[in-house]
Amino acid sequence: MRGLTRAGKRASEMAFNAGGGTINWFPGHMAAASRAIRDRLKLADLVIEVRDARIPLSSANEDLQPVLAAKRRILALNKKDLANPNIMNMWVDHFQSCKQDCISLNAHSSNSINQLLGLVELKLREAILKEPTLLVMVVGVPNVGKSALINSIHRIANSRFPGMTIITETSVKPTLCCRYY
Ligand SMILES: Nc1nc2c(ncn2[C@@H]2O[C@H](COP(=O)(O)OP(=O)(O)OP(=O)(O)O)[C@@H](O)[C@H]2O)c(=O)[nH]1
Ligand SMILES: [Mg+2]
Repeated sequence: MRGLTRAGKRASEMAFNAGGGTINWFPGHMAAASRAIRDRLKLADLVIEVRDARIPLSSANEDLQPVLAAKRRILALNKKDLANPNIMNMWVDHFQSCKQDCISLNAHSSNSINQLLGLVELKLREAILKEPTLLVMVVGVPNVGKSALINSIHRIANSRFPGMTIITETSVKPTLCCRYY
């Protein structure tokens, strides 16, 4: 009976915490994915970090930022069609002023994907002279549009880079990897 009373007290403390307290919203599967991504990142030549153009700060995975910032990285602010263009352009300018390559895009638009691929080519121009096989990783928190982006890259890159083979891996959710041959 005393055990039940204690359990009831704990439940009521969880339901209502007048002092606020710390809410841990970071789910376990995201922590596990972060660890797996961290391992894979060591191999990546370039990272495309996808964020939501409407919430470019809160859609970042804070945990991975130190590792991502140390890589050759493109910030892709996706779902630009849903964002306020004035505010979004201010964010793009902000990131660029911090010497961070940043592009806003709509993952369903060929025009956007071509612009992104142009930037990818530019950033890998020197690396590709030394190493014909490069690994590009697309990372981002759930629902930012990674799969949509990868699918579009697949569709467009085949015509843009004839002779190149692009393999996408989906083994580390929510990360997808492209190998450029
Ligand atoms: N309007 C709009 N919708 C988009 C865009 N990119 C993706 N979406 C939509 O956003 C939703 C989530 O896209 P996904 O590609 O599944 O996102 P994800 O990051 O792969 O999600 P997880 O696999 O769950 O981590 C889908 O309904 C997409 O169609 C975009 O640029 N604009
Ligand atoms: Mg996905």
